[in-house]
Amino acid sequence: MTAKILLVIPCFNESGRIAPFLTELCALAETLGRISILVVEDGSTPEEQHRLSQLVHTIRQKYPFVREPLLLSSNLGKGGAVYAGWQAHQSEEWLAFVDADGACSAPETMRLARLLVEGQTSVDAVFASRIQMLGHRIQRHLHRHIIGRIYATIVSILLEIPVHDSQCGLKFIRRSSYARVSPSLEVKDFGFDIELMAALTDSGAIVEEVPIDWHEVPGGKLRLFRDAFCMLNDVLEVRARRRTPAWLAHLRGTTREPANATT
Ligand SMILES: Nc1nc2c(ncn2[C@@H]2O[C@H](COP(=O)(O)OP(=O)(O)OP(=O)(O)O)[C@@H](O)[C@H]2O)c(=O)[nH]1
Ligand SMILES: [Mg+2]
Repeated sequence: MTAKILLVIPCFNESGRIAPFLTELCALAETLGRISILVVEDGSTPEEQHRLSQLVHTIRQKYPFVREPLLLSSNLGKGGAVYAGWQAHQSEEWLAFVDADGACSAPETMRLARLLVEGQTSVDAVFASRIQMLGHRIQRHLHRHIIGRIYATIVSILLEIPVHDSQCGLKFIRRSSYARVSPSLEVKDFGFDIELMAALTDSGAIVEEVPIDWHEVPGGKLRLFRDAFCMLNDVLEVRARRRTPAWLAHLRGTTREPANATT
């Protein structure tokens, strides 16, 4: 029995970047099978939503496993869009997202998807990771690489999770593992992956990082310094919530408490 994957592509003003990536992705996904693709667009201009919608409808005529796009009227942030997409359809055993820019290329996305579809892994989540190593090519501006490495180091120290790259835009999670943690998830912006990773780890889920090839694509929405600050704040909030003693969380009306927390 092979698994099915719901692959969400979060989009904010992406009608200009997504076309070549989505086209290549669909051609490969058709060969592999067992994948449905859902574009989630939240809160761009009506003209932009119309352009994206037209594009997806054209692609859907050839590739019916591309679902009707989910067009939301207000902006939820990247994480909010991914979660909305994952809630929108219930029939796949694996949930995934990939960035619209093609920085994680279509062949790399499908290489990881294949591991899951063919049941080659027993872990609960697979996170793509930009690891500079022999046999893999990471093409990234030096200053982004340095800031990325500093951020990843801060994340791994503050959250005490030995992650190399929490922010790569390609992740796969078993629906059952996601269902266990989703009520506790609060971060909806660019830092949502950190909270998701911490929640999965705390719930006992096994998360594996898999090295991929990656190349920077111009036109990203992430404002390096402003968003890095917000993301740092997300890390501190996630850390504080994980350390909240059970009695205090109960008083505050929250139920979050990691499995291995010390009070
Ligand atoms: N739906 C939705 N998607 C978003 C939002 N913010 C970012 N995204 C998507 O998240 C993905 C990653 O965004 P990018 O702007 O490429 O940012 P990044 O890859 O983290 O950073 P760069 O290195 O600048 O490319 C893209 O598919 C974006 O369209 C949002 O508010 N809503
Ligand atoms: Mg990008």
